[in-house]
Amino acid sequence: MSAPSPAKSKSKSARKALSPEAANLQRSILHYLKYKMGRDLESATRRDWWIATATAIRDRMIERGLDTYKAHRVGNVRRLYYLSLEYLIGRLMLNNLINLGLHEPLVEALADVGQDFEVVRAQEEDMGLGNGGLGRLAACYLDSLSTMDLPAVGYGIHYEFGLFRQEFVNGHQVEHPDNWLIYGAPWELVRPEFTQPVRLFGRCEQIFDDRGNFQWRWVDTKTILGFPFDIPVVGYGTKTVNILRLWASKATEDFDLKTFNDGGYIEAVREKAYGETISKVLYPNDKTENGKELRLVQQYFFVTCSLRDIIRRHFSNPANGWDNFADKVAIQLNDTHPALAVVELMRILLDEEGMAFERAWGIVTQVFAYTNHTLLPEALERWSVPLFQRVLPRHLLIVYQINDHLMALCEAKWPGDNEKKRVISLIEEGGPRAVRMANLSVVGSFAVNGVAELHTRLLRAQLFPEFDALYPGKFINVTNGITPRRWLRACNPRLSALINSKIGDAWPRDLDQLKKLEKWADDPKFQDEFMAIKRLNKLDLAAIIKRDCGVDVSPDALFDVQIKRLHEYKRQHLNLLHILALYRRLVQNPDLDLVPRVFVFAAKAAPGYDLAKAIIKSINAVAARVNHDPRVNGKLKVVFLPNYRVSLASRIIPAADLSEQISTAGKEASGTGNMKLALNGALTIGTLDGANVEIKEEVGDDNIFIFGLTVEEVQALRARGYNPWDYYHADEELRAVLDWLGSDYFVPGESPNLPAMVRASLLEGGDPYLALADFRAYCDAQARVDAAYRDRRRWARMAILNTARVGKFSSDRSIGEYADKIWKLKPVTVA
Ligand code: 26W
Repeated sequence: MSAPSPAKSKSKSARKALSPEAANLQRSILHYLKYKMGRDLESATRRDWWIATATAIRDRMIERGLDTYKAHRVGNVRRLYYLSLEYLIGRLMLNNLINLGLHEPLVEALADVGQDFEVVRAQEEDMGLGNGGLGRLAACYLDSLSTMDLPAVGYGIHYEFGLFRQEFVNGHQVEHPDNWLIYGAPWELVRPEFTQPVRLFGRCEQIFDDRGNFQWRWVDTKTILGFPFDIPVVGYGTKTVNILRLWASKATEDFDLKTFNDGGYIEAVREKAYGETISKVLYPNDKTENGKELRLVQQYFFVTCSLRDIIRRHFSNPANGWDNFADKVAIQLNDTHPALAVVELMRILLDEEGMAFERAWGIVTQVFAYTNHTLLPEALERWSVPLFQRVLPRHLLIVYQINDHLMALCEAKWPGDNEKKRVISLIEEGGPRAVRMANLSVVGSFAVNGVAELHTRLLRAQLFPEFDALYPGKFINVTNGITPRRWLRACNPRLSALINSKIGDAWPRDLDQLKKLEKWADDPKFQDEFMAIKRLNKLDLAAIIKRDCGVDVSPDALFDVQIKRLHEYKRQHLNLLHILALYRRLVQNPDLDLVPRVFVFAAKAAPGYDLAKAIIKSINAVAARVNHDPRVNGKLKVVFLPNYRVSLASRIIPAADLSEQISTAGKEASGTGNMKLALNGALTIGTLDGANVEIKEEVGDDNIFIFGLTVEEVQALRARGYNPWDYYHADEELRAVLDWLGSDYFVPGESPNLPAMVRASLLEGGDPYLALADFRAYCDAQARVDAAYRDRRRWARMAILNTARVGKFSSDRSIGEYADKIWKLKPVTVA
């Protein structure tokens, strides 16, 4: 790994003349290899090559970044500020090169000094500063904002440790720290001049201002610092380079000088360490928030640094003031995680600017917009009032003040209706009191959006019906999207080249052009080329499976993939029950005519989510049996690839034949993996949930395998009283596989018996996500998949039509809708 990677000496005469672009890049790389890394061609390691190369590329990004900044500043343009606690960026080298148009010259420049670009770029650690869909969506949106020349800044936290690295030990998930910064992060620029102070804790006191009015003062606070790192974000084929600004926490120099001088040296240093703890680690939960103080502090830290930076930038132009703040600034809240920004901006306007409540509220509610990403009640953030009071005493008073205003609105609309007030209130009463961050986000924003048509419908009708009545027109839909640059152009070069050969190369900026591929859907030659590419991608994935799981798989089998966070509502265990059913049919009849399948899983479970971890263990245990059972005769393989992350997704997706999108209807807000897989020619087997509904509309009913209960049917079944035992008793095969899972057959002698725990969750535990209710329909849909795959021509046609018809799901379309409907943002061309 760190052994020198010496340049293979090529005689001058053997070299082909480099293109001017390649020669330039090479000069720059060799410069950094020597003066940044302190290496010559003989002693440089692969990592040295990687850092030197990334730094040379970054230079090109900085040049365009300066031009962009100038165009935005001179034009005093309206900007979008995207606030997200998570960015799942993955690796940047290949995408930056493609977006800059420097991929080929760079490959050439490296080859000329004996370095293989693929080896060099594989040195890059994923930037894994996010949990799942929400974080990856933020990364796709940054790509589109730059590509569409929209002025934007992304704000986030510079976590020292991103999402944990996952390993399997005897089939169990084991978490390790993700030390992504250890060898340096060459894309980022340090910006010490924009350091921000952050106050926390303390108490409030009332004082009189010079006009004899009461004013609140927040005193006896602790101060820490927010220190910014900038990551340039390059647009594809444009000059715009926006930035992602990530805040790291630092202790102040004079942190608690008083304690220090009083002789409390150790105490002072200990408190200093607290300051540095704040941005240490990403919370690995993607659903339940367990009310941890540090998480609230992280949210406030992030929000205040970002807001102060936004305000500083606005006022750096003498033409600007508070009167035009909302004309120049739009702030998008990526879920409720940054919702404290609403309160913090109020605090700044009330306490620091001395504004009256009405004027301050008028500004705030013209600036913020909120995206909701989930309907699951346990994922809706609530902060206990005592905790909130301890960390942010002044902010709690402002929450109460906003709530008074809200209650007055509610009284005007529904006089005397206390039930309406109870559900709408920012404060949850009864039991421990809590601040409802979703309600705060709705009230503080001028627009609220869901992330797929179905999700937005349910948001309005079921989560926020009172708010929808109180604020007509506030709720809108913007269906999610994915960047075609990363999720087709970069991750699937073979398919990209085939597409280019048919329809030209404009599609990465205008994904609807893929429609033109429809006319070759029935062309046998095109079908053969398309499927040959799929097979090569499967061969590549097979090598990764061999390396990481030690299992041999055939590229001629159907690759059936489910890749996403591990959660009960996503129902990886439903997939497992089907695998068990196939396995059982096979061992009872080894001659059974089955299309050979490779089931591919990849998923991380939240470290505290025991049932999710039990599902991982169960899949691994079944895999170990199935893969070594001679009766199966290679017809079934099950692999669970460890450490799912963006760079692994980009290897699995191009190789997938079948995309598992099998959440309980009404639970998956949108999904975005479903879009990436369809774009790469995988067929979806899925429920009518999230964006699956819209994928079905686009690709057509004949080109997708839909099954299972609809949202309405799920609700009706629940209302009747769902009893999983009814399904257990009524279906012999289901009963057999559940009992098999619950025995110790797959985990002989192991205690606790985790597969038995999974079975129990589905029976005694009540099966909260109705896996058993959908089991038979799912098996039937899988049988239709089996039949379709046998007809090679039919399958190829369906796969091609999936690629051709999912142009809608480009994140450029999503960002275009946000820009028009919410942000009122215009493109700015950079000279
Ligand atoms: C409070 C802890 C916490 C952290 C993250 C709660 C919830 C989250 C996210 C909302 C989880 C998430 O990633 N949601 C996903 O967002 C995607 C982008 O909109 C959607 O495609 C997925 O359906 C949704 O689950």
